[in-house]
Amino acid sequence: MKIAILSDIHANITAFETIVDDIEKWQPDQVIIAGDIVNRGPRSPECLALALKKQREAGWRIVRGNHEEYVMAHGAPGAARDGIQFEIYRTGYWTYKKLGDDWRIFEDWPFEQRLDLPNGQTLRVVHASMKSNRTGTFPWQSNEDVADILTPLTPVMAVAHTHRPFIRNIENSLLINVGSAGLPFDGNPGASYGRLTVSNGTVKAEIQRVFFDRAKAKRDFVESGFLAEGGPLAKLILHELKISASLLAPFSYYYDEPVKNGEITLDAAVDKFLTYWQ
Ligand SMILES: [Mn+2]
Repeated sequence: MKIAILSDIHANITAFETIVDDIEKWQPDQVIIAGDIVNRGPRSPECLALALKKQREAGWRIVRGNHEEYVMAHGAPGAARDGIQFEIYRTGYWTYKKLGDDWRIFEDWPFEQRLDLPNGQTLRVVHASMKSNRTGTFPWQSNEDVADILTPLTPVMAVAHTHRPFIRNIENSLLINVGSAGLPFDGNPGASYGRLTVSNGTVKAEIQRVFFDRAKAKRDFVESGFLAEGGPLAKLILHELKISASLLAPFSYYYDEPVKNGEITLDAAVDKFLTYWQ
């Protein structure tokens, strides 16, 4: 039995289509998308449509990520439409507007997927961890820290969210963090997904990396309108794609307070921050 798990597509249709081709060549018995199909990127409607097509036609399963929830929050009654918090997360509002009413499908998506394996074990797939879909695991964490975040450990677990893939054996559990299909943060520009193979009662995990057309992925930021209309953070996200590293987290660390206190505008903060990567 072969299972492919991909996650964190982040509206990168170019990477998503490339991974779909790679997965189809591998011919797995089951494919699971572990969330963050949309947002933090330019092609959310296209990525949602492709995910739903694979769900419908090929039985792919889907888990809800924190970015689906960010978009849902914009559809909640009384959701803010101004203020500095809104301006900072305008990218999410842009995604919400682009999706029309289609974001409502996220309400049906589950927190986890479970799959019974032929060796009697159960595969558990969540976006980040059982604690929440925002509490993720990193390759530099100790086994104790990873085990604490993922408690209760089950024999075979797949997670994502941090965009940094790794495989670990902890106690009697096999853990795979499948990384990001659309926006890797480990310095490797290859789109990442996980492959599980069950044979002779044993589960083997592998990370697969696939190069995609980065020029086209970058053009999508312009041609979709995301760069022009998504607010200043869209520029940071484009740069994340270029360098395969996270910029929103360090930007927020250094500039959230100064921006919220009115010491610097959001635009100026983003431009200043980006000069460190020129
Ligand atoms: Mn996530």
